[in-house]
Amino acid sequence: MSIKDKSGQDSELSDLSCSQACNQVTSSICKSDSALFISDLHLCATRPHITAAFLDFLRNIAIKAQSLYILGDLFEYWAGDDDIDDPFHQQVIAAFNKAAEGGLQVYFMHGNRDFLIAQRFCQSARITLIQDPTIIDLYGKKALLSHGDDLCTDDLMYQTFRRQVRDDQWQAEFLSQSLAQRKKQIEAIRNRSEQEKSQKSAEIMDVNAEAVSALLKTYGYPELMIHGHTHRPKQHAINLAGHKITRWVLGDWYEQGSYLVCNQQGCQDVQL
Ligand code: LP5
Ligand code: MN
Repeated sequence: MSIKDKSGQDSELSDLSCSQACNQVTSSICKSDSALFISDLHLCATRPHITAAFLDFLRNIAIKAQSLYILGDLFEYWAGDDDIDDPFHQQVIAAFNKAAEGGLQVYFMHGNRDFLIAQRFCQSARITLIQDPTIIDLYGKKALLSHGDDLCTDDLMYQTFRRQVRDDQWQAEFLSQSLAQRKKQIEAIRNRSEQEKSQKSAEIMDVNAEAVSALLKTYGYPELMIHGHTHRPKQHAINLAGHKITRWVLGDWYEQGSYLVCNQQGCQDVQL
């Protein structure tokens, strides 16, 4: 993959239709050379319109791309891989399998709601789990991918909570409980989180600029950074130690789906 975009800004992209950019045919599906990025879908059985939008996106849009990167919070919550038999989860797994049969490479990164997704789910869905952060070569440009919650360093309450639930031993103990017990505790945390978020300022719940700079420095100033979590979709131009970096923040799927598409020409956000 390589990309010719200068700063990621306002680049004209060829769309994913066969007539414009078809360069590979897999199982009679016309493929364009592009990578798609989404996050924060928060799929759950009680929001069927978003599930329908996602399944439609997989079937009709993502299937025509080379790869799909899901940068966390695919699900509203994930209580453990022993919940894959749930009919709603089976529906999503079936859709991923269909996409895999169509030649779509799907990568998944944990979010703060579905970090308990493990190999059993990934193997059933034929998707590849990637670490947060991950660096990829995006059409010749270095791109850093992250969910983004780790960068919200001003949200001290959340970071304390995060350290606890990301601890291996804590997770082993949590997962040793019954599924029903786990779901009950998750429900309590979800309620508490909603209550506490209503008291937090918008700034506290955004990424911290110094944390972003430090991460970009650690990874050698990649030209692109793509993350979600904050639900503030935007393209940010960063000038850091003489490096021009574009930070793309992905949108959530609460009201409407959206994705970022990148190809040889650059990246562009698209509303469904
Ligand atoms: O997701 P979002 O954007 O709405 O909010 C996040 C932070 N909240 C969370 C909680 C999740 O939304 C809901 C839980 C998901 C299920 C995880 C499954 C496994 C864990 C099981 C735990 C029992 O991540 C929110 C941030 C916000 O992003 C913006 O960055 O502010 O953080 C909070 O609101 C967290 C509170 O500030 C702190 C909660 C403390 C809870 C302490 C109890 C810990 C004991 C747990 C053991 C049962
Ligand atoms: Mn999140």
